Amino acid sequence: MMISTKRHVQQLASLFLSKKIFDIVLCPGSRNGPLIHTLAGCGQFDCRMIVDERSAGYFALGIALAKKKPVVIVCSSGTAAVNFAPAVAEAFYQNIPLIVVTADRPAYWIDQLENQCIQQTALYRNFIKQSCSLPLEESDCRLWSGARLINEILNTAVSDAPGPVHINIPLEEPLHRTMDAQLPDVKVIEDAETRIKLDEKALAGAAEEIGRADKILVLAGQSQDNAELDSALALFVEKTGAVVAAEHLANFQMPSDFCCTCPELVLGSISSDDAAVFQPDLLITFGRHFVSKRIRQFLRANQPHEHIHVDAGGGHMDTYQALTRVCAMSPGLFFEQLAGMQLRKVSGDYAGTWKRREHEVLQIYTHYLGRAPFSDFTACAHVLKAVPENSIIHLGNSSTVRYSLLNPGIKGVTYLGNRGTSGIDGSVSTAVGYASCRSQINTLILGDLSLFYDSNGLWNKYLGENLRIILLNNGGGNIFSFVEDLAGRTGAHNQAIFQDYFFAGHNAKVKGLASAFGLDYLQADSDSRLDKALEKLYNPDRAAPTLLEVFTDAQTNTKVFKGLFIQIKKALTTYGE
Ligand SMILES: Cc1ncc(C[n+]2csc(CCOP(=O)(O)OP(=O)(O)O)c2C)c(N)n1
Repeated sequence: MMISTKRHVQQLASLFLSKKIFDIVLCPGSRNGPLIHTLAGCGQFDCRMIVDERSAGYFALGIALAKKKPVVIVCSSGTAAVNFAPAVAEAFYQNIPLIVVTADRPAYWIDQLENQCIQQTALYRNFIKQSCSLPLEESDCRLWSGARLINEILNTAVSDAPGPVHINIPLEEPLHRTMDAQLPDVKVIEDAETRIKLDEKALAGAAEEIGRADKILVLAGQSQDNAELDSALALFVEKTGAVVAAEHLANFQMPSDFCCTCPELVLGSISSDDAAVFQPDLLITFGRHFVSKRIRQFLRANQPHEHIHVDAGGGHMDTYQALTRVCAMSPGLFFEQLAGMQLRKVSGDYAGTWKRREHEVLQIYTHYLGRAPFSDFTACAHVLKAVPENSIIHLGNSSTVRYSLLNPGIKGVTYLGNRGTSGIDGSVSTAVGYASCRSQINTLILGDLSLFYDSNGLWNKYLGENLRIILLNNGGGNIFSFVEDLAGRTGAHNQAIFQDYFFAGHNAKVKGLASAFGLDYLQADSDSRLDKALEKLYNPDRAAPTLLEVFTDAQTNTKVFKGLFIQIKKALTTYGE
């Protein structure tokens, strides 16, 4: 096989193989030539090629999510490396092991008016688990040192809370010299797996804390599906009488008797009169971000006495300003250990309070939905009714994710979204990368600005027949009209500023995008036409990536969205009278 003559690069490839890292996304360039020659040339990796580095980073993130494995991204020097930054940040805040490999010039040429170079070391310093620069020289000592650095950094990417790591590789010319050789044998340093548990004292302490509480709320933040965690938590909940609030992005499958899956609706119904009834004594949290702003506002205003956060990385996440204990371990093991203890069951019916309220608000929601005019709100509900069971849903940021989480979860569906940093710049690429590794139908639902922003996510060879994109086109960034103190302002000046600089209205044509990138195109502008389009979209005979554009009116959308929560409050006040 033909590989580059560069020995640090050969070592890197060899260690990838030893550590069973096979998925690579290569971005074209010359400085990274030795990496491309070796990784593609050795024939032992699954290499993809994507030109736009920002898109490539997110695409790799999608693969890492789908395969639950580290994925390598490789680019040239200069702004190519900077363009990986958004995906690196997202990976950092979602605990995804991206292995970022950037080619560089030798240190002595940096900032010396050489082409395409910038200071690349520590480029991602605020959102990377670890980074290193490999040595340039190829003496035995430097090769040993390089291999040690690579071993350490690859181990770090997957240890504790996983996350992105950065390997910067200075390379001298000639860059394209290859040789017919095998990859070298490189010493592998194993990172022994550990399972951190609570010691007896800590376990007894936690059990005691749980025993003191009568209102236990478990908040499950964004997570990947995890059957062990689900069953351990179900057992814990059964023993203690706790209630779990989980958005669909927690990918949590457990009996609905214990679990409140539409927390945003419940929170939207709580008034100052009944806040105390919902205020927990003990809050236990795990997972990453929660979308619902209402939950943060509620728990900051109605703090629990104790808050335990469980996080393998030991993060001190004091989201509700009430944190009292951190457990640096896997949440599955935490609940398994506790469920194995004698635990006191709460007195009172805190879980029932949540469940009854959820039932009530879901009734109001359904009633409201049935009467609401065609809008993003109704369109989202129709779409989610049509999405096949056991498929994958990717939620764009902005209002789409918020509408979607108001709908009941769909059986066996995995929910994903770039909620680590909530950027609108990589939703398409992430979904396309994920879908390229799965056979099920993958549905991406997103807004028009998000689609145009990341339209290069469609500029690759990996769009599969299983890809369905549903675009809610309201002509701009509709979410900004939900912001009370922004859209609520009156006067011509404010309206003009709003339209031009927040809403960012446009006339760009999506149909052209679909044809440019080879997607089938469907459209709809009413509930009934949408239902018909959805039938076509999910017809089992459809064998092409397809984009369905749904046209809605921004002002109607705003009215309908705001009206829902007004209606919930009104209906519950009337019940109570
Ligand atoms: C990279 C990035 N830039 C800017 C933002 C701020 N932002 C949040 S939502 C949004 C508008 C999104 O509009 P669209 O995708 O059309 O969805 P809609 O609001 O209509 O639901 C913007 C610009 C962001 N989240 N990420």
